[in-house]
Amino acid sequence: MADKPSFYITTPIYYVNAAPHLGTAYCTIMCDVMARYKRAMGYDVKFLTGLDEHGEKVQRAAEEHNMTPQEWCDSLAPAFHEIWHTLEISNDDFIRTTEERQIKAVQYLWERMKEAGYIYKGSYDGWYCVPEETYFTETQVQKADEERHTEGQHLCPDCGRPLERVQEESWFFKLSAFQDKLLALYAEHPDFVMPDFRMNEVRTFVEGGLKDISVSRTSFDWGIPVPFDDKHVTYVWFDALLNYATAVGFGNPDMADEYAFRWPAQFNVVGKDIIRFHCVIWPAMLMAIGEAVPEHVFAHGFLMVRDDETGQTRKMSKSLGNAIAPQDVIDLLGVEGYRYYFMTDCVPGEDGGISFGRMEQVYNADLANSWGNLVSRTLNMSAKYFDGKTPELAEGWADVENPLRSVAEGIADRYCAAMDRIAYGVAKDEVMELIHAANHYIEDSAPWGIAKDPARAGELAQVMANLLEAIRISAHLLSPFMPTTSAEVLRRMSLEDEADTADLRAACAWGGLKGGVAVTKGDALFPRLQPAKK
Ligand code: ME8
Repeated sequence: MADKPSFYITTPIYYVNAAPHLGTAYCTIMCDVMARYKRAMGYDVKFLTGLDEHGEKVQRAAEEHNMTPQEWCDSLAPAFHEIWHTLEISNDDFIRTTEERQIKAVQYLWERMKEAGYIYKGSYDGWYCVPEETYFTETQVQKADEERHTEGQHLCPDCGRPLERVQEESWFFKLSAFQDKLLALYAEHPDFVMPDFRMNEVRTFVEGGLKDISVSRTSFDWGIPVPFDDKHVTYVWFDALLNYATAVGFGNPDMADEYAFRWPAQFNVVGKDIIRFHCVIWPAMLMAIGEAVPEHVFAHGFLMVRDDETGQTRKMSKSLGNAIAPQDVIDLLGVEGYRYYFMTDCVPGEDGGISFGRMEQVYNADLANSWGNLVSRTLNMSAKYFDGKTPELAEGWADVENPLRSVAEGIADRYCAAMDRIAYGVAKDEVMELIHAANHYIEDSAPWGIAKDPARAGELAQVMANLLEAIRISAHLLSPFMPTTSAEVLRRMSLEDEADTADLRAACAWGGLKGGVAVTKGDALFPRLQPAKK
């Protein structure tokens, strides 16, 4: 273990009932941007993602496909690895809940829960939604039925699909014992749940009272056996939530040092649909066995499809015919454009209204016309006026006042303040301000005019150095969003050694440019899109 501080971030582990889609990719890219940013800030990062493979939903999906549940999971797992690879996801680990390490950790959890006295055997009689793998009380179901006028048919309060009656012997977790402890946690750590409006929702929910929850099932067997009661398998969420601790060595004596170093996680990033599991049940489970809770659970919003003509947004679904596959976006914007669009145009804590029209707009405005154009014009001029090189830098060049240096002053601080709270759009605005300033600076200083007068060679060198320096800093700051483009830009300026910096602030200090080194013009980074596809 290094002397760097640990930064541990996780995505939800996704169900293997379907192929990865835009929503799962959204959350995974969001974590990837944070992981890359923290690596650049000098942290020893662990970034975990994976698959949630147990439970009734997966068992049924497997049966429908005439496979065993394990065969079914094995057949779908590669699609996740592939899409994450394509989308440049830099996860350090990939956990599947059917792995031995998870089975051992969950069984250890059961033993610890038993010792701590927070589980007991009883019988469950109530409603269950298989697609959501969630229990609902009679009151919750009645309320939802009344609101929806379902006329006797009981539908899931969350997803609206038919509920099933479950009556079975079950082990229960004494969640009700944690109301005060959870409220104390929220009071002491108001940013345990982010953004803060989600914290308020969670607090209100817990203030309303907590009931014990059923955490084992007997009516099917696709789950981790309860170690001291082999008729029972672990309820899929009780199993799944633990994955975050398993991956860093919970319950594994061989990984005691790693567990001490990594736990608790800094961020569990999840969608708003699974907040209660992560902000109520998960911390209560950890408290029950005396383990620390994660520093933050960040709940992101859902992606909705926006109709550009009416401005209305709708849920994305196959039945509405508005589902967008990751590949459709990659085909349009390329991988880096894809990452940039979703991370900077959607506000992570809120629902995002996405459309192909908006994608084109953002891509053309920010990437083709601003960033790509700046790089191409500047590198071309530099190559042309300085014989394929960056200019030789005069002593003290970086101290010369100029509009770009002013914008870049303190940029890393402002950027980091936004990145740390996953306000990616705000962080991007900081960089775009520098990029816009640089494009204006080209117009205002008109290097092509200066170049005509040999007596102004020093001035030309200074102007080009300022522009190249603004590009160098922008490349660093955009790197978590578009790592390949940033590495390419730095390479074109013979700065490839800088690409994997572990000291972003130092890298962004004005004056890091190298003088008299080769400049490669290269192809357009972001060819302009013609507004055709709608
Ligand atoms: O809930 N917009 O897995 P899951 C944005 N296995 N994000 C979306 C989305 C959308 N339209 N649809 C899904 C599970 N997501 C459990 C998790 S964790 C211990 C267990 C994202 O495959 C979002 O992050 O249903 C959401 O929380 C997650 O996918 C749910 O994935």
